[in-house]
Amino acid sequence: MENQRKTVSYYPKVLVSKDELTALQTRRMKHTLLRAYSFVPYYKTKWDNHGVHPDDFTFLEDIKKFPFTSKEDLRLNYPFGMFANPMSDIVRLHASSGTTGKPTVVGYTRKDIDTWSDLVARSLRLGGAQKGDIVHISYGYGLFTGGLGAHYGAEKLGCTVVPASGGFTDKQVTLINDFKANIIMVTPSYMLNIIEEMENRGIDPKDTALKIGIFGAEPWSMQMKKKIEDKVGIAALDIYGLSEMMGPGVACEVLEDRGDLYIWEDHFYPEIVNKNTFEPIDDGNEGELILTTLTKEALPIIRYRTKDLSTLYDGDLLNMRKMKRIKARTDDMMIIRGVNIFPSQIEEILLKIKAFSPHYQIIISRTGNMDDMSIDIEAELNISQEEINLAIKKLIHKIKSGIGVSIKVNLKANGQVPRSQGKAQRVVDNREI
Ligand code: DLL
Repeated sequence: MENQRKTVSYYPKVLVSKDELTALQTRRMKHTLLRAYSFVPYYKTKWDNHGVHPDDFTFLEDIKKFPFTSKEDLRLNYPFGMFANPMSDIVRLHASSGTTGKPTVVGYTRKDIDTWSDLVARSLRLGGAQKGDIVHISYGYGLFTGGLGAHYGAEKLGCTVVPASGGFTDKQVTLINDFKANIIMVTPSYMLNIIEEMENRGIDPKDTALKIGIFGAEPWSMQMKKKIEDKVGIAALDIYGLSEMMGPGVACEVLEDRGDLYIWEDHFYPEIVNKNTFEPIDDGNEGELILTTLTKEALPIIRYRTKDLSTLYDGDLLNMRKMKRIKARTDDMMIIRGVNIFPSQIEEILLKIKAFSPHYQIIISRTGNMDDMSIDIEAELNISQEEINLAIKKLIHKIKSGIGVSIKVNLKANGQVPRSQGKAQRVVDNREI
């Protein structure tokens, strides 16, 4: 415990007592509600119609009186309608394209960028990085928040940043090797690509200088984490965030207290609600994560429905709460012949079988009235045909007995399953709508 305290003392702000934290959150929440009501017409109209006012907020529980905000609200107010500052105060815009409709646009004041950088620096420091480390960033730069968010945080910590962005995997490998980066920040699925490129070039990833990877932006199973750790010989830590709140750095896995992520509760207030009824759920139970910004200037967001499934609970190291690794997004759920399935459940089973490579894709199709699921997979190198046949049988059996659905397995030649360039597309749905 003494040791752990030594590490977090680099960030005294995370060592606040529970009472101090509650007082800080209450003060910040009140301020955020007042600003949203005064400067964002959308909130004023919505809350007036709902019969609530910032004056109705005294204690943190009072936040439950306020209605939720969703991605749709941001889209309806496209592009800048939800900003609480005049455009002359906005120094940065990011946007996420999503799969349908208009992109959601987010804006930052100078102070917002500073807060964001601080929180990514905090996430990195508590993840084991420090001044002097060389941080290779393969999150995409551009409208996506991953690249620039990670970049500003790593610089703030005093690290040497390699702004590689996504793509050009062969060049990435050369840079990681030659510059001797010891930290990498990238989506887990693109990390698999980098590992594969190293292996193809006869470089053992374990021989690089990498010691820590800070992975996020998409769900990844514990088996994927283990696979990356085993192949590269690093600590693979989880970082969570979303553009509507800020970007990466809303929550992060801490090296001294591995497993799950601490939420930076001094800047974001988390709640969990039932994913169907939206009723609040007590800590310790799974549901949809709801977040409220406590310090954002340009884009205060009240009770945002993240659609991410998680559970909140008290951690051992800090007084801020932990959230379980995101299991899935609520809208990622597939219903196949009446069985509810999340892609992460398939990944967990698939990657436990050593014969398979971690590159896979789930294909959903419809024959008549029946939905079918198949999985495109590749074998690891140097696996005999006999072992592969056994592994396929095992996979079909484990998914049938564990999840309750029959699947087909398509064994693809090496390199045939599409590789991720950022966030992986794990499911291809070929059903007609
Ligand atoms: O993905 C921000 C980010 C960049 C986080 C780099 C971490 C690292 P968006 O593009 O707005 O922002 O997507 C946000 O991605 O609601 C989750 O569904 C998913 N997501 C983000 N981090 C994780 C994670 C960035 N660690 C959406 N585990 C979120 C699982 C994650 N899902």
